[in-house]
Amino acid sequence: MATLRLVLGDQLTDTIASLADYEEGDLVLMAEVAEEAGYVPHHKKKIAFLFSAMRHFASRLQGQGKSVRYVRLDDTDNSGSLKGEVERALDEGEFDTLVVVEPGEYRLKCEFDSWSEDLDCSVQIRRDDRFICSLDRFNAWAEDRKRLTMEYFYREMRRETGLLMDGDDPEGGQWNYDKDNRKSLPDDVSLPERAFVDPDAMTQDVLSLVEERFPDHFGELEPFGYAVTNKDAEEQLDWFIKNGLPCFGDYQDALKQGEAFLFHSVLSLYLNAGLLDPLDVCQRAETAYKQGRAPLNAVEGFIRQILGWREYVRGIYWRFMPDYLERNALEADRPLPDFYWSADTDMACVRDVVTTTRKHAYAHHIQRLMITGNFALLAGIDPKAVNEWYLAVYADAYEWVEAPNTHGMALFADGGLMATKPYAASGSYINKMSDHCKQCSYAMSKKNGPKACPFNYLYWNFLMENRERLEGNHRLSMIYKTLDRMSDDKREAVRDDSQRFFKRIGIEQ
Ligand code: FAD
Ligand code: DLZ
Repeated sequence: MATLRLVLGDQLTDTIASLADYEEGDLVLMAEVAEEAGYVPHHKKKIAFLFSAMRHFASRLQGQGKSVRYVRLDDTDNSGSLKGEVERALDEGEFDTLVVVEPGEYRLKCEFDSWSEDLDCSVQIRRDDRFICSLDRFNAWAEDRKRLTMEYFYREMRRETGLLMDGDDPEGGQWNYDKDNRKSLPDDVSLPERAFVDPDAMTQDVLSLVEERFPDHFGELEPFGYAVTNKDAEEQLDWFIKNGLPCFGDYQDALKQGEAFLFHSVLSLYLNAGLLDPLDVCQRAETAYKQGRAPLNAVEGFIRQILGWREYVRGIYWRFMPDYLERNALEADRPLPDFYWSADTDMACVRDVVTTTRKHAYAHHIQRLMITGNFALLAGIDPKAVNEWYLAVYADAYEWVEAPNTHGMALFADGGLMATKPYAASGSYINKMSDHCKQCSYAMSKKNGPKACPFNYLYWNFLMENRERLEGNHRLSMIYKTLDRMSDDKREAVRDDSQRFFKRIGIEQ
């Protein structure tokens, strides 16, 4: 008897464990299904990227002589679900075993776990070994620790991989060069022109399908320029190492109106779908440093995002799910404002990030954290609604990586498991790091009144609304002292401005 091997849309890696022992007679199953495409209103570009990358990967496997059953979304017998497609394949063939690699989302893991009872074959769920740190390794690190500080996890990963190590010491004598990585972007620094990929015939077919089947989904489908094969993703990596990496560190935290990518790599969608390997990406960045093609602050900063943050958030997700997403430490419950979908807001910074997101299914980290994330935190938006938005709108979004970043890092909804204090910032931070405020109809310099930047009064309102929950946090003690020095009239003005603003944007309670 033969083995049926299910490969998911974000498992597009030649060496994926589900294909490791492929034998003649086995069948690889890949399926575009309405259930996966519709469990949140995914950005059109995200669906197009994944379907096209899946089709290219299937054809690559066929080129290697593997037998592939590829179910397209518009195939007449498509059952609409992964389970339905597995059942159809089992009915139509002679298989005694189904092999699949564990998925990146808890909801699907629960479903896979139930398959051994429901399906008429044995089910093998294999470990996803495409990460640098296994979940067992992460749990061993996390066990018995009071605080799961990313920096300490990252240092262990540096030691274990030898990346940027000089014997037992970190390259250059420091583990972390973040202090050099907080520059705003001067006007005279020119940004590199991105090399996008022209859609081939297979991608064109997918674009027509997505336009026809998902007309109401968020975002702009065209122009579409993302890579959909491992080869093209590797070229994007080469492009980044040459043109983006040298300045990645300096301007990592910068924001610029109308500029989506700055010096960021735009590689997360490829890493998360399996088109690039995280360790290989880190090693190639390290080589650039060793060959003098990029400075240490840039390369360390970049490697820390992948070796540190990316591996760490995965560990956090699987260690704390399913309770993780039930937490709402700040009891935030306002609805998500409509402008998260429409970009129709007078706040230039938020409008810019949502516009970028609509266009590219992409925003860089500081846009996600300090603009849309910060706004949702300050305005007390229900974490479930915010999580759903982030999961839907970014081409790189899968719950294992999206949820800790949104729920934990941006919203502090996990009560401080990931961050020692909320990433709350007023308009002055945005003004320091960007040119948005110059083009905004609100005045960053005004603290109160109809012309004042909403981030200014919402910041203090957030601290007042969450006083009982946050004032015991020693990292916030200075700021609460400042709040206490405010006059009653000033505090009342903050409350009034915030209520008026919530009403105006339709989220008052
Ligand atoms: P670069 O800035 O070039 O960084 C290099 C790589 O490091 C990225 O490609 C990514 O793989 C990794 N990385 C960087 N920061 C993080 C991080 N905090 N967590 C995990 N990996 C990281 N990233 C996702 O991949 N998917 C998501 O759904 C996602 N949702 C996010 C939601 C919020 C609220 C926030 C604040 C961050 C989120 N991130 C997410 C992390 C980060 O913003 C993106 O990985 C990054 O912006 C992708 O762009 P890039 O490839 O140009 O990254
Ligand atoms: C995101 C996504 C979408 C839009 N569509 C499919 C699909 O049709 N078939 C598939 O196998 N995978 C898809 N995916 C990716 C899955 O949602 C992803 O594998 C899970 O969320 C686990 O990470």
